[in-house]
Amino acid sequence: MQQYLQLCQHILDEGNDKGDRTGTGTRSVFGYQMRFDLQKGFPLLTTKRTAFRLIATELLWFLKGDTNVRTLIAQNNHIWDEWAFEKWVKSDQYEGPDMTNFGLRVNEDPEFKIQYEEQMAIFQDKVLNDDDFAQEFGDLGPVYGKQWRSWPADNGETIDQVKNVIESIKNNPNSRRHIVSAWNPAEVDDMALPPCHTLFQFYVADGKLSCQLYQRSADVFLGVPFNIASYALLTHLIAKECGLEVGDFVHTLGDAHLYSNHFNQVKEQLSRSPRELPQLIIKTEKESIFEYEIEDLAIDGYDPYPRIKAPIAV
Ligand code: UFP
Repeated sequence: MQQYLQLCQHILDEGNDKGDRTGTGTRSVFGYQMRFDLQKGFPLLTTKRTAFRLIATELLWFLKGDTNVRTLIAQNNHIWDEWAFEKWVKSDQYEGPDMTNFGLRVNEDPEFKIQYEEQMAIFQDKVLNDDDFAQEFGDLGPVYGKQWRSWPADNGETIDQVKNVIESIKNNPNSRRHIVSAWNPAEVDDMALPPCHTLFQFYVADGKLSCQLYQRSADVFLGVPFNIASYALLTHLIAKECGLEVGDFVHTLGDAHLYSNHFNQVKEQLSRSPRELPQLIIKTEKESIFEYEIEDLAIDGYDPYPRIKAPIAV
C-alpha cells in the first residue's frame, strides 16, 4: 500500500489548489495510476483502520441491483445517507429547520450540527419504517446498481452488464471488450451522485483475472481506500465465479484530490509505515455472484493503525 501513500505525498507536493463543487477546496492532480497485485494480499489500508464491512455491504448492494439506501441503513451502513437525505430536505415534503448546505455547515456550526443530527435520525427512521417514504426518498435514482444490472436499452429492455461481462470472461477470455460502464449520459442528471467509479474492464492472462477501474473523481483520503478494497473484492468474486485466480487491480484516477480539511489527517497517515496485508476469506462459495451476503465474507490477519477521522464533503 506504499503506492497509496506515494499518491498522497504526490498530491501534497505537486497538486493544484482549486475550488470545488462542495465549497471545501481541494489540492488535486489529474491522471494517476496505481497497480495492486492481488496475489500479495487484500489491499485494505493498514495505515488507518478501514471498515471492510461497509465496503462489502455496499458492493453486494450494487451487485443485487439495489439503489435504495434502506437496505444499507438496515445493515447499519450509512455511507450513502447524506445523498438521499439531501433529496428529502430539498423537497416540499420536508418541514424541519433549513438544511441548505448542510454538508459544509455541519463542520462549522455546532448548534446546526445538533439540528442536522436530529433531522438525519428522523430521516433514517422513516426510511426504515415507512415504505412509501423509503420508496420516494430512500432511492438514489439510477446509480450504480441500476446501471450495472439493468441499464435501460432503446427497445424497452434492460442490459445486465455484470452478468454479460461474467459470461464473456468465461466464454471468450481473450476479449478486449470485458467492460461495465456506470456512466450513462442519458440518466446522469437523475442520479443523487454521478458515478465516481465510471467504467471498469477485465483482462485474463495466465489463468488470472485483472481489473482496471477508471475513477473520474477521487477523494483520496476518504473515498479511495474504500474504492480500492471494493474493486479488489469484486475482482475476487468474479474470478472465483469464472474459475480464475486473481491478478492485478489497476486503479486509474482522473481528478485525484485531497480536501483541504484532510491535510492534517493525511500527514498523520504519512507518518505511519504500512503493515502486512490481510487476506480475504470467502467462507461460503455461492453458485452465483449475485447471491453473496456479508456473512459469506471475512478479512483475516488485519492489524491496522487506528482510524483517522475526517469530515466528508457532500
Ligand atoms: N467519491 C470518491 N469515491 C466514491 C464516491 C465519491 O472518491 O466512490 F462515491 C468522492 C469524489 C469527490 C466526491 O470528492 O465524492 C464526488 O464529487 P463530484 O461529483 O463533484 O466529483
